[in-house]
Amino acid sequence: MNFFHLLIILSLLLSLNFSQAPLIWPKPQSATYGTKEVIVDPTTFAIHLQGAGSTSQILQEQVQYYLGLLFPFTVVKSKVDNLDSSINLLVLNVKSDNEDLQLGVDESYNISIYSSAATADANTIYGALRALETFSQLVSYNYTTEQYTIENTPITIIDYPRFPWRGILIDTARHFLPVSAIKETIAGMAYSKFNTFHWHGVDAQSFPLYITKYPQITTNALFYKNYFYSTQDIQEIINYAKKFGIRVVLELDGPGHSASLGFGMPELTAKCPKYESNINNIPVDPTKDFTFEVLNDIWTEMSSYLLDQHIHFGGDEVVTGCWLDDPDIKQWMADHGMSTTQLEEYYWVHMNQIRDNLGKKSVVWQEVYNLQNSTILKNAMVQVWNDISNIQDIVNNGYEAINSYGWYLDKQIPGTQTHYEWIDTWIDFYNLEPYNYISTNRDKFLGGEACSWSEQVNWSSLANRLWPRAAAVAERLWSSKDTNDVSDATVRLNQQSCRLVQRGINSAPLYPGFCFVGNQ
Ligand code: CP6
Repeated sequence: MNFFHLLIILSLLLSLNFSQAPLIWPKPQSATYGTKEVIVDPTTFAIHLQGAGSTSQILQEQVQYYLGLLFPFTVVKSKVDNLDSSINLLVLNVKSDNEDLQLGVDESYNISIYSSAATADANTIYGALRALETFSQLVSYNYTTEQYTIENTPITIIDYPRFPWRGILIDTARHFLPVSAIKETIAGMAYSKFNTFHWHGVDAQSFPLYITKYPQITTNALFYKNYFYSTQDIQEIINYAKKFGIRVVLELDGPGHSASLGFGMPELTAKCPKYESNINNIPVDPTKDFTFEVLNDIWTEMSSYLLDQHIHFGGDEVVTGCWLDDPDIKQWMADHGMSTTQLEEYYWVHMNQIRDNLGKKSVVWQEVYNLQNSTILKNAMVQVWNDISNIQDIVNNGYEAINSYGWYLDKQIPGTQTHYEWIDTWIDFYNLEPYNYISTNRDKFLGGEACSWSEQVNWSSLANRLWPRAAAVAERLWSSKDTNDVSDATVRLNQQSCRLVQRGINSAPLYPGFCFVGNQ
């Protein structure tokens, strides 16, 4: 035994954390844990709001919501006698009562828990919501002793998101999803600290959003009778999301994937017999001013409901050959000396005018960037999906970017997959580190989205397709870059999946075991 042996033993002792870290998802930026267990008595526990934020209606409502989530199982008789200490109060101190929810809102928070006191601090009500979620994950139910406890105290947590844009895309056009399924998804998103609901509202197959000025668009493009989102439904979803600190970014795709727009108003879409065998191939007819008049009316109505600064204009997979197959469009292009690429750019010039009149910012799929016309990308943000090597180029050219490449929940872009067991595909999502593809201008990279395209997903399979795999993306986008240990993540993600099940969401397990959901 010499000095060096001692040094090694000493550093081992220091680095060895005898206490276990609680199974929080996504993992906080920094935290310290102890070894003591404290009991939480559900019959007396309260959350006390302090600071200017305490007047927020949203926060008050969510405190009540989280009190419900904290204690899912009924305890017949509270057993507080057999432990040294108990906690019956969380003091939540929130600086501001500003309820405006936009990209980049401060979501940071701190939590500290000692033997008899728990406090949390946040600058905004949205930071407070993230604190409530983390606190709820610290409280666990022991079904053997029938007690609620917080383990590993004392606890201090300092937490904030790595990226401001952390989303899930839900496609309501390939299959209709009832409002209840969308609301369940939104709540599930908040449980993993997602903050953006990308609503891929319409597509080639259906147009399930009600447009007051043109009801014939919707009524002619539905799968069935009332399978559409009424004005009240749209507002209900937006308001519900806001309560969880989730922005709603609506996408109405165009100029491609637009066949459904023409079911009730045929003059809006191109006619191309050669391409019609695949309905996804049909674009709008951008040669008619009336097309943009209708699109302007639709976006104006939607913008009167939407609270977010961003709207999504789509722009993916435009089959421009269809325009050449339509004799009227072909003639117009000849008269104006335009190529199909120029016609596509002409479309974007008009859409950007609509956006600017509404005072919004737009998101577009990466194909619009690949048109290589810088004027049409002004005030637009680019969503990458099929070629991640584009990201560096996009941010270098001064545009904001988000990523969805490698984060498709339905099927992967060929070449991105290393895990093939269905449930294990979360590991590929988790291992995709955006900064491996971006070395300069990283400040322009704002986050990303897991995409749930629903050609093969309906309400009965939605939750199981999403959870817990989408949550892998949530941790990649919230936690630090070096939170990348798959075996550590496996245990926490499995617990997160159980948590979702306990909260009523049909999430799948990662490995054999038991998730208590009450006495059967
Ligand atoms: N629908 C729309 C889709 C897809 C896209 N846009 C898609 C493409 C490839 C895969 C999965 C989904 N179904 N409107 C591309 C953004 Cl692998």
